[in-house]
Amino acid sequence: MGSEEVKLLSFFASPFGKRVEWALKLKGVEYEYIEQDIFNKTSLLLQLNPVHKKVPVLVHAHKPIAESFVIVEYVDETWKQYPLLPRDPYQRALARFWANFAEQKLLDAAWIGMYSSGDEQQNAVKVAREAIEKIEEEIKGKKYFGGENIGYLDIALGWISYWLPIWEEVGSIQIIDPLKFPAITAWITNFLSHPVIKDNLPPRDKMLVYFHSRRTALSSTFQG
Ligand SMILES: N[C@@H](CCC(=O)N[C@@H](CS)C(=O)NCC(=O)O)C(=O)O
Repeated sequence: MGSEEVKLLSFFASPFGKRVEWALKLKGVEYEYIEQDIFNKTSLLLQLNPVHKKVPVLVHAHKPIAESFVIVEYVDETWKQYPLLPRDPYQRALARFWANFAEQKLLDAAWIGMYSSGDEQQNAVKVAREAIEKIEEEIKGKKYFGGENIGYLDIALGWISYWLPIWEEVGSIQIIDPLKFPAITAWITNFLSHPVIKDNLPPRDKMLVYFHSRRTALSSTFQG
């Protein structure tokens, strides 16, 4: 079994790292978790992810793989139990499309909303709400994006359920109004109630302290 070992380098507050953990847990794959300090990178991380120098990195049978979407797809192709991507090629394409859409249009805007202020913050919140509006249409009438079970897109968007409310609190902003976005609000409840998800979330109080410190650091950097 030694050569088939699975290791995950991640950071407790990383929404990207959690995607990989959720995928491995849903599939029941055993792995060794190696916490990383992203502000003081280890030679191990630099050696395993020399291109981006970021977490998460999955190491399977001594082979490193970086970038959370790439890793989740690798996990799905390697361990066949509990399939994450839909079987149908068109549905697979749609899942990837929405995962990328949320990454490009919502994640960046929500992050900027968390640490900025004034016009910059207002613009970011507007962009984020426009993106949520589109995602709301996608989840209407479904328990999960994956249907009856958590799938690839649920994992890709999972940060919306837990990180986004924390970022809203830290930035004193509102992106998801439950009255305007009832379907995504219901999905958040479903997603967070799933045993694999609810047992694999970082402590909220620790997250709040961490993201408050990021807001302080980033807002002073960007004010020049
Ligand atoms: N696109 C990457 C993003 C990974 C990422 O940004 N990781 C952060 C932690 S949340 C990191 O390692 N940051 C260190 C740095 O930017 O130098 C993914 O999906 O895996």
